[in-house]
Amino acid sequence: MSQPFETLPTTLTADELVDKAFSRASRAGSAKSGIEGQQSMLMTAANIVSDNLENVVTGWPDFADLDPFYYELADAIVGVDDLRQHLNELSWASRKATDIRHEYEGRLYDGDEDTARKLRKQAFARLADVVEEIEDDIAAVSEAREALRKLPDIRPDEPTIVVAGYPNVGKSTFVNTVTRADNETASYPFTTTEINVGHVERDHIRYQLVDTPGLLDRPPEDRNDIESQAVSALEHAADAVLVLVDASGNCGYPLPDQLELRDDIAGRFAAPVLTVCNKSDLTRDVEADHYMSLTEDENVDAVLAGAIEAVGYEPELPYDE
Ligand SMILES: Nc1nc2c(ncn2[C@@H]2O[C@H](COP(=O)(O)OP(=O)(O)OP(=O)(O)O)[C@@H](O)[C@H]2O)c(=O)[nH]1
Ligand SMILES: [Mg+2]
Repeated sequence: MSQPFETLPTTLTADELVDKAFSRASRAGSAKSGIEGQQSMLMTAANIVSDNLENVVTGWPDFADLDPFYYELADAIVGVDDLRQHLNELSWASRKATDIRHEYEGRLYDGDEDTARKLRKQAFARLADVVEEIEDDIAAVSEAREALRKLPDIRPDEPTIVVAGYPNVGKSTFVNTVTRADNETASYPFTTTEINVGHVERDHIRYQLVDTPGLLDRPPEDRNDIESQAVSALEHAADAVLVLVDASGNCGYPLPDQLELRDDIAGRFAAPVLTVCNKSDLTRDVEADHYMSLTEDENVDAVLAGAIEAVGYEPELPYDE
């Protein structure tokens, strides 16, 4: 499964929807004559409005079924309650379009063609009003789609190693080094920054490595609301966390600050958190679970193996009872 918002249907604007409904209707109407032409116009316009809105609503995943990682992200980025409300308005308008069709359908045949035309025009005006009434809801749903479509493809069902640490400690170099064989790192725009996702395979199990610059690289008090919620989304996804520290301070941040961030992460994530002293070629002067040098290619594989062990992933085998 890829990320759940990738395939959301495009949403027409309110004006585009009305234009589409009426232009299709006039084409349908011109193929017939008399009251039947008016009837055909009414049916076409109402159905287009109704079906389009309904398709937008049903194109969205059921929020109750979303993996918590994506639920929290969606909530952080667009607000799930607001979005639900907007979608409800679209459903209402969809039903309303059908009601209008039913209401006028019977009446069209009560009089002559002129009366039918007047009634059909009245029905069109009401359809246009209904769509106009939800103009803002349509716009909000469309905006939400744009924001969520670009979310990273993090698979909640795959074991996930989050790589954290202050800027310049070597996070990207680490992810790029260990995933090089698979050459599978992708960047996604993510909240205020980019998220990098790489994959490695060990014993036929695919692990995701997630490097989150801009999120887990500074004190929690520096995060805005969306970033904080993105961090709680990551808490759900993480099966192990590597916090890289640079004891030399070469990265530009004092070691005590780096360790404070590590402690914050350890307190926040339920998953095991490993402290990794990187740049061991410069100094090893910190208590850590692992020491490595990416530039000297020293102990890098051991760190990855340690992370994988910390994940402790046991695949569910089909023949397991
Ligand atoms: N001496 C030394 N330098 C290293 C080591 N690992 C990484 N560096 C250097 O540290 C710098 C930062 O590395 P990055 O991998 O970009 O660090 P990052 O944590 O991804 O940084 P941001 O993306 O800014 O958060 C680069 O110039 C690396 O060459 C190491 O083991 N030893
Ligand atoms: Mg980086």
